[in-house]
Amino acid sequence: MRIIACIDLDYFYAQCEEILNPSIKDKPVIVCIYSGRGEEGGAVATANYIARKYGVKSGMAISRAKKLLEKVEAFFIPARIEIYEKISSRIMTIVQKYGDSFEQVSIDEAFLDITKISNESYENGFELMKKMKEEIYNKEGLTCSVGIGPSKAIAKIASGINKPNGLTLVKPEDIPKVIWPLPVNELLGVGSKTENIMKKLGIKTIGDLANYDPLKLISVFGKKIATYFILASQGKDVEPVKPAEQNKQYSRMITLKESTLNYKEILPYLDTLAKELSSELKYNKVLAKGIGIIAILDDFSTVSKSTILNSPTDSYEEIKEISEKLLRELIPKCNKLIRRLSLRAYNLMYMNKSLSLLEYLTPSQS
Ligand code: DGT
Ligand code: CA
Ligand code: CA
Repeated sequence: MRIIACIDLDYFYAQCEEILNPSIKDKPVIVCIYSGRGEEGGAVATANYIARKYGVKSGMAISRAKKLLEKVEAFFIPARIEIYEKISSRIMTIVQKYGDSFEQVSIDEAFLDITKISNESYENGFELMKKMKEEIYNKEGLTCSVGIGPSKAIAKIASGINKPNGLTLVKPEDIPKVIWPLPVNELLGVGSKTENIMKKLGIKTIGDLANYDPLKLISVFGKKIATYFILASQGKDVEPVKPAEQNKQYSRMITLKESTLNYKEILPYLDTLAKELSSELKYNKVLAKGIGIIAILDDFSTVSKSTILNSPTDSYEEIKEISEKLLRELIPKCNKLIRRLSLRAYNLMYMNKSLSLLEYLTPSQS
């Protein structure tokens, strides 16, 4: 069993501004990214919960937010990202102490694996996270919302349940009642494209996904991704909390027999790299969402090109196709011949090593 916590700082940029100037705390606070076009051109980065009551949201045009708040005193503040980054890094230093492993996923969000530190007890984990929240509040004056669950996907959802200043424990047995009624896009890894496909299949909630015919799901998403979705919806996926240094990538490098910029001449090398990289991913049971190629030129300068896929892969054909496309875009950027070529896979997703889909489909009879 695992106990995972997800920590998300509440209305982060706006809360930072409140700390820096407590007198604005009871008023709507809107942190803005100005585009430089016109006095009000730009978008809302975030707003405090008072402003949200008036309908203000992240990404909204500043002019729209001003209209919504026309009749009240409100504070529109230009974003000061460097300051928020400093506050974030101080908080993350506190957060790190509370887990066996720690993974920061954005300026205001992190995962902790707290299995061992809480002696495999959810109740201990809950108390531990309460202590962490207190330390953050006492030292930095900031509130956060914490979710605790058996996996990253569940912990992440739990962190949003009692926002702001929430602390929510979702045990495996709570999943059908608490998690399954929620819309499927709240599940880690279900983006808007996947959500649309699922909608067409009649999958609207996480529960719909958990109870969907696995074979049908495989025919749509492929075996690995379908397995991840089914397991994640049940809180059984094994995505690890990975410390930064383990947040690694796989790469393969090859030296060309003769330096060239000819697309057709480079293709066979790329083919070899794609084959090797795919087998490396398969061997390590990971899928990659990021694929990149790097060319080392005759003067030893490097040129690179990379892309993020809609869904993760370990397939040779897919990696080959993507890297060929990247190569096409890369060649015009080279002002010398290509001497060496490297293909890398990053943004990795770990597959369940112990539970194969076959085992899942045919539960043991005992
Ligand atoms: P929360 O977690 O719902 O209490 O509110 P936030 O503001 O912490 O939202 P979150 O966790 O999605 O985002 C963290 C920070 O990232 C947020 O304070 C500002 C920034 N951010 C979020 N959405 C946007 C956006 O659409 N545009 C820009 N420029 N920044 C954003
Ligand atoms: Ca947040
Ligand atoms: Ca966040």
